[in-house]
Formats: sequence, structure tokens, C-alpha cells
Amino acid sequence: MSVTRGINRLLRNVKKSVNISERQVLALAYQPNVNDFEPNGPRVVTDIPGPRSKQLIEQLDQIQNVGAVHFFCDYDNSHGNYLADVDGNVMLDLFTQISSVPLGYNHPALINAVSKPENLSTFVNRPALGVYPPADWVSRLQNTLVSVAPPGMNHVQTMACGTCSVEHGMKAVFMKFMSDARGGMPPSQEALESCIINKAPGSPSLSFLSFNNSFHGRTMGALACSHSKWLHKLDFPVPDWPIVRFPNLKYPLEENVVENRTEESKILEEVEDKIDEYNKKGQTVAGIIVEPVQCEGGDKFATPYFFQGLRDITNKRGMGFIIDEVQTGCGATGKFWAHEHFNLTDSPDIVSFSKKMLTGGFYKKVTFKPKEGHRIFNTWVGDPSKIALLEEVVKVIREDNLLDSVKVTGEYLMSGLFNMQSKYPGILSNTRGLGTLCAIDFNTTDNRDKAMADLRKKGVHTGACGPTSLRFRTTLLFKTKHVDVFMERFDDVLSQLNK
Ligand code: PSZ
Repeated sequence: MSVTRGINRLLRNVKKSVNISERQVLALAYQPNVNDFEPNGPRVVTDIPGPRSKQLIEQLDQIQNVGAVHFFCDYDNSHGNYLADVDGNVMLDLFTQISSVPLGYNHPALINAVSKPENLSTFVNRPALGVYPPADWVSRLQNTLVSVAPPGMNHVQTMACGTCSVEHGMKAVFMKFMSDARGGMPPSQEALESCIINKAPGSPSLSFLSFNNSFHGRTMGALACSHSKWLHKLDFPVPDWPIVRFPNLKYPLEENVVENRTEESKILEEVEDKIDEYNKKGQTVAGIIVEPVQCEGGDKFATPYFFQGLRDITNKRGMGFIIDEVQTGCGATGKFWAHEHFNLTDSPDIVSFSKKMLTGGFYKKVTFKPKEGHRIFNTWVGDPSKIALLEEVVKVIREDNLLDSVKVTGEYLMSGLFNMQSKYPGILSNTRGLGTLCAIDFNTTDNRDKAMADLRKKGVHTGACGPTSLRFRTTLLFKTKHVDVFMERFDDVLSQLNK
């Protein structure tokens, strides 16, 4: 088929399927290949935020709080790794909507999925999935979430966002813990009645162990396990649950093995002590939740030994073990799931996901499947249209070998960062990462913030984490040529800072 005929057919399908303007359809249709339509580099024509962004921020301020808004975007004109704003600036995007864009902006495969007539009803109707799933739901789950399930995990539950995935994953752990405590017997009548008014035995005094500086979400249970910023926590009556330090390791990990092992062993002992302490005071610890890389807290990496230790402790004590892959899942580390780097001898009990997976949800071992319906539940429990898009994402990851490509780009990015670290030793340290999920530290918060502001002036959009880190959260289509575009500008910015 000729390109024109193909585009015309796509145009007709897109117009038929979704209500968007002719101009938008044309903008979308003339992009046959992701590498053909991406700009060659950033373009900066105004301050960012520019005048149009500022005007829109002012208007939005009349309706909601705009304190977090950086700038308004032009998603019609954003392509691949480049994000356009409403003032005509085009930025290389290293932060990708807080790490949640797997294939870049306006990827043809996703546009194609929206335009397929057989997907029309999936995008138009949003069912209450837990009660009225569509006929293709099982096969869609099999093609997507089941086909990329972490080793040893054969059950999956969809959810809306990362937070509610974590929250429900924690509930699955509490339910299993109490079911075990009852020896698998049904709850007593007293439990059924007391739970309604938040009293024991139906509402038991249990707790969850989490790590200092972690982030798992903002609902009350997930928030009780989040400890990175006061902005998330202030004024909320979250329970006093056990918190342990996350390992503070020396980088590069492979050059500091002995020292790091000592630190991790010490922390594993602290975990055991903390569990004993809370069990003794009657707040029995039902589970542990951990990020494979502590992202919001400053991109802190630990070794497989530490995660294996947590798995062993939880198994030994009959506790649940949740690995929260909301930010790390879907390929950015060069494996589909970051915890696959740990070679755990027994898989986690729950793995939560969202962001690049487009849908939220969690995997669980079958033993964590609730006995009754309606116990892990809400109206939508996810969104089938996101699964239709995920189907394309998974296909592209496989067909384009994106996990291998991430490894190649990641090595190139890390070696560039090590070079910068040697060139500017007074400013930079601690290059670390897996795949393209990398970070580097600045000597001060001010310098980090100044570098990010200066990078934006040069058309590179980046993200911070922790007090002094710059983190890389690129698409899976980030290639060495994009690293070059970034590194040239990073070098410029650092040479100015170094003066
Ligand atoms: O300020 C915020 O609410 C932010 S900034 C970055 C996130 C949230 N990350 C979300 C996140 C995460 O990184 C991990 C490891 N677990 C859970 C969550 C919560 O996901 P969402 O934001 O989808 O509810």
C-alpha cells in the first residue's frame, strides 16, 4: 500500500474512532516512524514558562492550585523524546511525565491502536471491570500483563494509579496474614461486627514496615509507608508503623562490596529488631514494602543481597513482601522488572506497578488471591483502554528489542556521566544506575537546582530527587544520539557552574 493510501486509511479510521480535529488527525497521521518525525534537537524560543504558559497558569489559578505546574504543554506537537510547550519551545525530555511515558509522545503504534475500529468500544465504554468485564478482557490481560509477569507471579489485579495499587497490595497482605492467623477458618461473627466500627478483632492492630525516604503513595495506608517529604504527610493522622533506614551505600557498588555488605547486614538486623519491637508492643508487623531503587528519596540503590535478606526475613516470619515497581517497572533498568536484577530465590508476594505500564495494578502470588469477591475492589478497577494501549507498548518493546536498546543507551549514558564526574569532581559525584534509570549527585542543592534551570534554558527537561540528585527517567526509545544532545548541554552548564 502506498504511504498516501495508508495515511488516508488511518485518517479515516482515526476520524471515525475519536472526536479530534482534522488538524490534529493530520498532525498524527504524517508520522510513519518514530525516528522520522522526532526533531533533531531542542528549540528554545522563549523563557520557560513562556508568556502563553504564564497566561494559562493564571487562568488555572482561578480554578485550582497551580503551585506544582511547570509549564503548559502542546501534546499535538510533542514527538518521541521531545516535549513541546504552548510557547513553541521543544525540549528533550529526560523526566517524561514523572517517569511514565514508555514509547515517547504520539508513538505511531499507539495512534494506530486508537484508530482501530475494533478498539472503538474499548475507548468509548468504561466498564465496572470487577463486575461486568468485556468478552476480550481475559485475552487482553493475557497479551499484556500476564505475558510480562515477573517470574513466579501468576495472578494480576488491575487498578487505576500507583497509590491505589500499593494500597490494595497492602490490603491483600493484611488479608492473607489474618487468614493465616485464623488457620484458614472463616472470621467470627464478632470480627464481622467489630470491623465496621474499627475495633478488634475485626480491625486488628497490625502494621507494615517501610524504609526511611521511601515513597509509595498518598492514600492513608500507602502514606504511612512514605517518608520522603513533609508536603506528602503534614496534618494527616497516619498510624505509627515501623520505619527502618534504607541502606546508605557507596558507589560504584561493585567497587565497595565489603563496606556495602556490612551496611546491608546491619540494616537487615535492624529490620528484625524493629519487627520484634512492634510485635512486642502489640502492633504485629504483617509485611514489608520496599522500592527496588528508592526513587523519590534520591535514587538510592541497594544490592541483591539486601533484597534477598528481606525476602528471607518475611518468609521466615510468615509476613508478606511487597516490591513496589511503580517507578522502576516496564523496562527502564534493562529488565522488564527491576527486581529481576536481584535473582531472588523466591519471588515477592506482591509487585505493584503503574506509570510506564499505563495502567495501575499489582501482581500477586496465587496464595494472596482473596477468597471472596468485592474484597479487593472498586468501581472501575482499572481501565481496559489503557490495556489496549499497553498491548501495543508490549509489542513494540518486544519487536524493537527495547530492553537491549535500554542497556546500550544506559551504558553510554553512565559512561558519559562518569566522564562529567571526572571533569567536574568538585561538583559531581555518585554516578549510579541500572539501564537508563540513572542518577548523579551535585555537591549542593543550589547547584543541582541551578543546573536544572540552566539545562531547561538549553531545551533539556530534567527531574530532581532527594536533596542533591539529578535523575534520568527517559522513554524506552532514548538512544545514544539523545544522550549526545543532553551531554553537550550538560557540559556547557557545568562549565558555567564551575567558574
Ligand atoms: O508527589 C507525588 O505524588 C509523586 S512524585 C513521584 C511519584 C509521586 N511517584 C509515584 C509512586 C512511586 O514512585 C512509587 C515507587 N510508588 C507509588 C507511587 C504512587 O503512584 P501514583 O502517583 O500513580 O499514585
